[in-house]
Amino acid sequence: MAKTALITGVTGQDGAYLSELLLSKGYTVHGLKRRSSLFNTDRIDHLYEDPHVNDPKFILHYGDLTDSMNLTRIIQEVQPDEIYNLAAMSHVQVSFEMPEYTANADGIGTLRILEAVRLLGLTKKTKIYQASTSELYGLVQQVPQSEKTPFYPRSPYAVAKMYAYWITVNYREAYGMFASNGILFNHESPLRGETFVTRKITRAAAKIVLGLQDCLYMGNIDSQRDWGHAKDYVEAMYLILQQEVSEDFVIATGVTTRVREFIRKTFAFLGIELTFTGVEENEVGTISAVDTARIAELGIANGEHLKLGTTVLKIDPRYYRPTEVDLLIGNPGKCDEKLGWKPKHTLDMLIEDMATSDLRLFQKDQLLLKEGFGVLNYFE
Ligand code: NAP
Ligand code: F7E
Repeated sequence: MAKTALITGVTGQDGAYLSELLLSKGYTVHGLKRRSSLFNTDRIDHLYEDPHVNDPKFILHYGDLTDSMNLTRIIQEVQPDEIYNLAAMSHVQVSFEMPEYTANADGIGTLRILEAVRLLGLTKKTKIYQASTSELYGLVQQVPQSEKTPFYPRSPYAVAKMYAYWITVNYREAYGMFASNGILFNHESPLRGETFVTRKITRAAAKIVLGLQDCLYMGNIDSQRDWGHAKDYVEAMYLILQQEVSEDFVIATGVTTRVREFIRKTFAFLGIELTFTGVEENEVGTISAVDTARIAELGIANGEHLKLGTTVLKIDPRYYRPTEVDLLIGNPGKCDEKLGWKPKHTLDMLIEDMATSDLRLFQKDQLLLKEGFGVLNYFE
């Protein structure tokens, strides 16, 4: 029997990759999408099906995690075998500016879904995946972090997700529901939101190499993250819900890298060697070598603006966070042993995928410029 899944946050990075994965496995996929004044479905437009066709496999519903009646009605209509609760205000720095909304959507939103499933009498039918996060470890109490490491959240986002984590565990224990947390470490892709650090770097590096931007302004480039590819991570989400027993899993690569190193590798992939000098707010990154053969190989016609000694990276303390998470590195022992899950992408493969995609994106802008059209404004 083909299964039915409901994905909240279907328009996000993970929602798009997970929809593709489940559709490829024969699922009917229902997605919860927020109403917005502009189209916000870019990441899933290729999956769109005209609702007038017979037996559509990909169906969108307007909804919001802050509206329990809406969530209950949709869950009643869809009668899902699996719910993947991916919707969230997911930006850590923004959560300091919107703490109450973040608590409502990311914390209480999870309760609304669990309670809807319970009240609708679906506790034996519907399995629930909760998008938990390595941000729960915050000021880390153990290195590397595993399912047994105590939490110490460091942002309104992480505190809201901590409520969501424990309410998921509580509903599992209290009502015998299949409700599991995937504690996912950072995962990225060409579909990553533009203001998360990896995408900000790959976009800026591509624009700098193409001569469309002069300088990249960063916050704390000393922090360390365990970065994987979102395509691999949605497979782990699926596997978590295919288990006999509901339990929580860390999903990570087990490798950690500083933000500075991610920057260096991205520019190197594009043929630019960066040298970092100075400390804290005064640190800068300057061009110390240019690989002209590489630049040509990437189809970059004119690299003359890439002069040795040019500063292309500066620190802007505006991007510092009130409380930082300095070091994340996950222990993937349990997901390897019980799910048989291992990442297929290395960090270098991730950077190649993201930087190539952004280079192609902005090469289109360069063509427009040449033809006399203004370059679109991209809001960072
Ligand atoms: P994302 O790209 O920011 O996507 C978030 C999704 O949630 C978007 O579809 C967004 O809709 C939707 N959303 C936000 N607020 C909502 C609300 N009030 N009601 C309904 N939908 C709402 O995030 P992601 O990277 O795909 O991450 C997916 C989930 O995993 C999130 O819960 C995130 O916190 C968690 N997580 C992510 C990572 C990571 O490294 N990516 C790691 C651990 C956990 P719009 O498109 O309309 O904005
Ligand atoms: O920051 C530092 C920043 O915003 C990573 C979310 O998906 O993963 C994500 O949260 C690091 C931090 O991700 C800039 O201070 C420096 O130390 O890409 P990020 P995050 O905060 O780790 C977790 C697992 C989630 O669950 C979240 O939903 O990079 N950093 N300079 C910067 N970060 C940003 N965004 N912008 C900068 O200019």
